[in-house]
Amino acid sequence: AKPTSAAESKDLVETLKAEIVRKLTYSLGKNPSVAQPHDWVTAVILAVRDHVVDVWQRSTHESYQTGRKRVYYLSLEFLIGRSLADALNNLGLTGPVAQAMADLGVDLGAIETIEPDAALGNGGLGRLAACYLEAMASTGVPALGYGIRYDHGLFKQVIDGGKQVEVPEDWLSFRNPWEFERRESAYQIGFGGSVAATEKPGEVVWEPEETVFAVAYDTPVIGWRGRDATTLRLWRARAMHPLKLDAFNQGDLVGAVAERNRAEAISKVLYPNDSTPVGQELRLRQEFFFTSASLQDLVRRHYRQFGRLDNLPDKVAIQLNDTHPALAVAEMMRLLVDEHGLAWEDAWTITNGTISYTNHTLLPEALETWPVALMERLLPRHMQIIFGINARFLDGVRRSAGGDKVELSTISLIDESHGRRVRMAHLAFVGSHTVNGVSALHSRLMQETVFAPLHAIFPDRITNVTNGITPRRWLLSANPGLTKLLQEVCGPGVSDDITQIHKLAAHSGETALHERLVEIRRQKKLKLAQVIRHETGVVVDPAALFDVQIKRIHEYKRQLLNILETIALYDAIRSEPYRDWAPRVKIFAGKAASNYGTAKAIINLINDVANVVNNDITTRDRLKVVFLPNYNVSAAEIIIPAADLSEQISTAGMEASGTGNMKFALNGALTIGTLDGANIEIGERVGADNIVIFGMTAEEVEAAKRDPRPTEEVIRSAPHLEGVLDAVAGGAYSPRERDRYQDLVAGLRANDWFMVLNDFESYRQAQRRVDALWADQASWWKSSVINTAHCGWFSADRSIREYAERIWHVPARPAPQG
Ligand code: DL6
Repeated sequence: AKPTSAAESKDLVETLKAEIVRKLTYSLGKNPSVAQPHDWVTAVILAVRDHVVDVWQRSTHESYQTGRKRVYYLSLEFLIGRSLADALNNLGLTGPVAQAMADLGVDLGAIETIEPDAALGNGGLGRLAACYLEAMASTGVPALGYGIRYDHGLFKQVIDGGKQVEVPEDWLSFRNPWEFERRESAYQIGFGGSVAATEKPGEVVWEPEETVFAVAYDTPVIGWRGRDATTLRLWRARAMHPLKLDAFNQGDLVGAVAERNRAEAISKVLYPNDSTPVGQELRLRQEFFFTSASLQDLVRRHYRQFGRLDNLPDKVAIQLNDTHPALAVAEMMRLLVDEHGLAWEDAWTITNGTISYTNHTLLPEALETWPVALMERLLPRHMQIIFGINARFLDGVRRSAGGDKVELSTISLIDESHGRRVRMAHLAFVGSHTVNGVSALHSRLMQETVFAPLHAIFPDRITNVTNGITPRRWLLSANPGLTKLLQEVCGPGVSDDITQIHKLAAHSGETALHERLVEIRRQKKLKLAQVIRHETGVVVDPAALFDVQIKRIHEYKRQLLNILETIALYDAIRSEPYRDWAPRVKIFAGKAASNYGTAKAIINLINDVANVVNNDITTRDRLKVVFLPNYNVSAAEIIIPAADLSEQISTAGMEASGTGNMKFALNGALTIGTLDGANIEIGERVGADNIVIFGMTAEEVEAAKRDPRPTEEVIRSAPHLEGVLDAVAGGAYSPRERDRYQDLVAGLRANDWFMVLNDFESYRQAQRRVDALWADQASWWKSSVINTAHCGWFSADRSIREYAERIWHVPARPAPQG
């Protein structure tokens, strides 16, 4: 309970001190006088974890007792970041623990950064899963997130000579104090082998050639005000026979542990790839491994509790986070038909009534397909089941009214046109009762493009749930200064119900409010400036406009457009050095998939441009370019509250939603962006005067792809572009290797698939509108206030309430009040 008097607060601090010292002494075996910073942080985590566990056990017990429906969120990625500050914030213990540590002579702020940044994900999709698990805890939705406990999360990025170098990430090297190993929750996961008919007609048995164990590790996720908690259950792969003693004794040291290595490889590393399926068996093994373990686990839990399976859809909602767990459709059928002896039709009703699927991309290269031959070899029973689902599905369509007019090849789960491949999005779609996109535009495009043929057959299946972010981490915890101000202006209830933030809008024109906001931002910019200096050596002026693009490096996200426009700005400043240019710091951060050459070339170019610009005395006070290495969740928490301008400049129609855009706007940055993903919904809320929109619409992009304008004509219509392209291609930014960017520029000229050239002039002009707005600081801050005031809607709590009501059919609780 929250302390209500000074005496109670003092008692709480004393209790916390005792708890932390106890952990240090008895769990870590350290005396406070010799404890190192890493000992202290572990002791604090263990002490705080006890508080979390109290809530967690009560929450879990209560949902078990009441037989409430549970949500199972299957995701190959959970981009968690650090957990301590978040847990303290949600428990209301930030101040008391900081005080307890101070009394013990330790600065909590200084040691918090020792906690590893858990990066079990690549980007938006993984961070969304982490936000949703916290939001489910905060809205009282009983839930388990299922994923893989990768030994190595997303690689660490080092910039060496301007180039990205990938270094293995090692978050588990000193163990993970948040988790609990669950030896009793271990499941056998089969691969390969054969399927044989039994004597019973229609019955088959799958005899896998290889079996590995999936062992559960649980981490509690505490919700707002410590009222409820959810569980993150991650699976670790273990060998059935970790050591072949015979082989070892005969001197075959490698062979003795071969099975172990092969099994453990499954949970060894996160695939550093968010756009193209890695055509490797290991990836498919990972997908099946965690899907099967999760389904076995939830079916067992349900059966134990209710003793029957026909009511599974009433008690269980399984959400597939993209297609990575799409095998759940086939695995659920296998469990129900082969293991529990249900008839196919009954099993199908249960499967379809239980599963729903979120699509996160329509990029053709990112839509997962797997070769039938590989599936047949690795998962022979599942391949049979998929064929069975497909045959029944196609047959049903063929026999339905108008079925003779349906082009069956477009809806088939098997794509016959590129070798034979299983379309995982089709499998997920057909196996789910509801399919959702993640922004209004994206959901509409799902209906009109990739899923149009399936949408025609199931017109009610696709719905939209626009993404959301947890305001606890991304506002309350990341920006306490702004939070304090919001509590003063909008009332203390704003922390419980972020939509109360709209009250700020009434004050958008007040100078006194602007002054306070300027100071809050300045403090955040000072902190970021320190980080920039520490990481890159570049000195930046906090008074300049901080213009930020942080996200995965990808051609469709168009960091290239940003850096080309930066070069145009650099040229413009140099040719008119005495003009009153608005000082800018261009800040980039993000990782490129290790095998994505073009994205890596873009990182190299940004660093090369930074090198030239930052060393030019003509532009020194007006323009700086920074590439911050090793972007991760913790870096985002520092960068976002310090941003003035948020770059959301993807090619229209290609960014499913974006969630960074929401974090920036909530913290008061203005967006420069295209009419893409959730930018559109941000624009609708903040109004056209408070967002800077440019570029082609999704429809125009499609039309331009079908009927491209000649490149030379496009370049001619953008007065500054030719010079910029020639400079880059000619080596002006890479004097020691003049042809370094020849291919990059030639690629753009040959095929402007991502509309970088097409949108260049519109973007450049939009940036000049930004300059004009920045020059009028009163207007700027008014817009900033309006952005914050109208972005409460992008709370993950709102998204979760929508999922709960419209898709999962589970009740959510009203927000806990302080
Ligand atoms: O829905 C979360 C996030 C969106 O905000 C991004 O717009 C979208 O690109 C991302 N999608 C993926 C899927 N990629 N693959 N495969 O990461 O999802």
